[in-house]
Amino acid sequence: MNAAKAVTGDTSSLTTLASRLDDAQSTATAIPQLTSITSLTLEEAYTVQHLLVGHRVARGDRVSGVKLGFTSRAKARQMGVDDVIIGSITRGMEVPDGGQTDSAAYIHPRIEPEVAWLLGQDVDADEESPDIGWAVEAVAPALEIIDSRYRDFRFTLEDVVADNTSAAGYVIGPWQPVAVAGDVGNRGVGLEIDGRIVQTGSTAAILGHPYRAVAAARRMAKTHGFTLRAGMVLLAGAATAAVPLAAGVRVQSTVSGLGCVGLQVAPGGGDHG
Ligand code: 0L1
Ligand code: MG
Repeated sequence: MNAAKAVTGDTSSLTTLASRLDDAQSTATAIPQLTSITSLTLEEAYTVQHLLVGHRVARGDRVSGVKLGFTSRAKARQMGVDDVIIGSITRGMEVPDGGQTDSAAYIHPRIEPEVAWLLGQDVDADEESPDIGWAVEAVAPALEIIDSRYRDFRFTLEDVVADNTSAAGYVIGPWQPVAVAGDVGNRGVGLEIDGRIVQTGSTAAILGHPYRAVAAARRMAKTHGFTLRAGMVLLAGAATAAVPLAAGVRVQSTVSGLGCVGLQVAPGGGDHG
C-alpha cells in the first residue's frame, strides 16, 4: 500500500532535499531549514515529502495511512496558515498500544493526543459529496509522536510539509465501530506522563469536530496526490498542544468514551537538536 504520489518531471534538486531529510531522520540529527538554503513552493514541498516517504518504502516500509496537521485554530494561527497540511504515516512508525519506543531514534520528539479513524472503504478523490461518513468504519484514541528534522523544531509551512509534517511515530488504542462510539465531537481528552495529567482538552479542538478531518483528508489527498484506501488509518489531529517526550517516561491518553492508549519510552537517549 503506497499513498505516495508517483513523482515525475525534473526533481533532481528536490531529490537532494528529500535525501537530506531522510538522512536527518535516519541519523537523528537536526538540519537547517530547507528554506534557509533554497526557495520552495508548497507544491515542491509536497513533492519532496513524497520522495522522502519513497525512501522509507524503498527500505521495505509500507504506507499505513495519512495524518493531518495544523488542525487546531491556535496552531494554525501561530503558523500564520489557514489550511491543514497532510503527511503519510507508515507501518514502521507504529508503536503497539502499551509498547515501547526508543527516544534515541528521534531528534527532539514531542507527543500529542489524537483521534484516529479507520477507513472502511477506498475513497475516490473525485467524489465530492459533502457526507463522507461512509468512508470510516471505526474510531480510536491515538497518540502521535512528532519530531521535526529541523534545528530547534523551527520551520516554515513549506519546510514542515517537506518534512512529512514532522511525522515520526503513532500509537492506536482500541478501535470502536463508528456506530457504537456515537458522536465524538466534544469528548474530554487527558494526556498523562508518568501518571500526572500534563494536558487536558477536547476532541472539538480538532477542526471543531474530528469528523471534519475525513473530508479534509479527502480534499488534501486530491490536491496533493495521496491515495486513501480501505484499511488505512487517518490521524485526525491533536486535541491538545504537543509536549516534549523524554526518555524513560510512560505516556497515556484517555479520550472520554473511547478509552486509553499508551506507550513507554525506553531509558536513555536525549535531545539531538
Ligand atoms: O501533527 C501535527 O499537528 C504536527 C504538524 C507539524 C507541525 C509540528 O511539527 O508541530
Ligand atoms: Mg499530529
